[in-house]
Amino acid sequence: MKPALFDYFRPSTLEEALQLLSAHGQGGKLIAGGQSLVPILNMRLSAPECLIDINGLQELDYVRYEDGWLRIGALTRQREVERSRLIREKIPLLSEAVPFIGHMQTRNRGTIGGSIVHADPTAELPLSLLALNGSAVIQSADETREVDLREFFITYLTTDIMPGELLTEVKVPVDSVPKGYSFHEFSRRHGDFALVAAACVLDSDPQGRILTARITLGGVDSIPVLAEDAAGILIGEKLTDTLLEEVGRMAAMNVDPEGDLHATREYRLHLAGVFAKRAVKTAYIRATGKEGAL
Ligand SMILES: Cc1cc2nc3c(=O)[nH]c(=O)nc-3n(C[C@@H](O)[C@H](O)[C@H](O)COP(=O)(O)OP(=O)(O)OC[C@H]3O[C@@H](n4cnc5c(N)ncnc54)[C@H](O)[C@@H]3O)c2cc1C
Repeated sequence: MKPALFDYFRPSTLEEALQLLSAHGQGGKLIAGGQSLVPILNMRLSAPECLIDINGLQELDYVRYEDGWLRIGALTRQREVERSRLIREKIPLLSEAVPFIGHMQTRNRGTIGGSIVHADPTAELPLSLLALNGSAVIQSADETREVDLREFFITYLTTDIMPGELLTEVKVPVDSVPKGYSFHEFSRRHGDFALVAAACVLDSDPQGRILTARITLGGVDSIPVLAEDAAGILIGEKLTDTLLEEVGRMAAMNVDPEGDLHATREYRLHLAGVFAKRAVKTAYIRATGKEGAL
């Protein structure tokens, strides 16, 4: 199928893009890598009056460390995220998660900003950045605002971004990133969207007691889920098989999946527990350097 007719603009600066967005309001749609938007247009699930192509905005293509934050420009390609040394050094969870996104060809075009704003609840980048306590920086012609990713995702394919706004960067506080990290997902074939995915970051003291932990789960609700109850029972404890089982049980209680063509609700609940356990176990081994009591 072909998309409905639209006007096309290709601004070369952020300022120009924001003016175009402001002028076109609801009728204007940004296009970045096009890996999600183009199929949507082709299937005529969306028919915007005009596309505003931000691929010329080189100022939004960067990865840099500043004042304790790792800042990633919205137009940074997923493949660049995957290969970035700075990201591997500061937030290796992201380097581990990105190769699960689609295929090398889609990652060459797809951007970090497009993935966050598209807000597929199974997507790897939203899930990982939520685990890392990230924030979204959003700009319009009138103001710039910052939103914690916990408040950014509203429901399926819907975020806090309003007409006239553009995501300029995502930022992660990196001076206190936990040493233990892990990303696991289950999909039927390599490159498919995950049925269920889990990420974990955690820190422990020299005795192996867990000091901080964040667990996120994807594919099990309308948005990526921060499984706070499951993570909470880890604090102050050494990881044992019994505790790990409890984490899996709590993780399944933290989510509310729907059944669909790909998996039943029950199967997704089962996978939520299994993958939360895997993510916690790997992160713990990486944090402590040993399997401990496991
Ligand atoms: C075969 C295939 C397999 C895939 N597999 C996966 C997968 O396993 N996991 C996964 O997560 N994704 C997967 N994807 C989708 C992923 O590749 C997309 O890159 C991503 O979802 C969207 O990024 P994009 O840059 O292509 O955005 P686009 O498609 O250009 O845009 C997506 C949405 O974001 C908006 N947008 C884009 N940039 C901005 C911005 N800076 N500010 C505000 N709004 C913006 C657009 O208006 C649009 O609504 C797959 C895609 C394909 C084609």
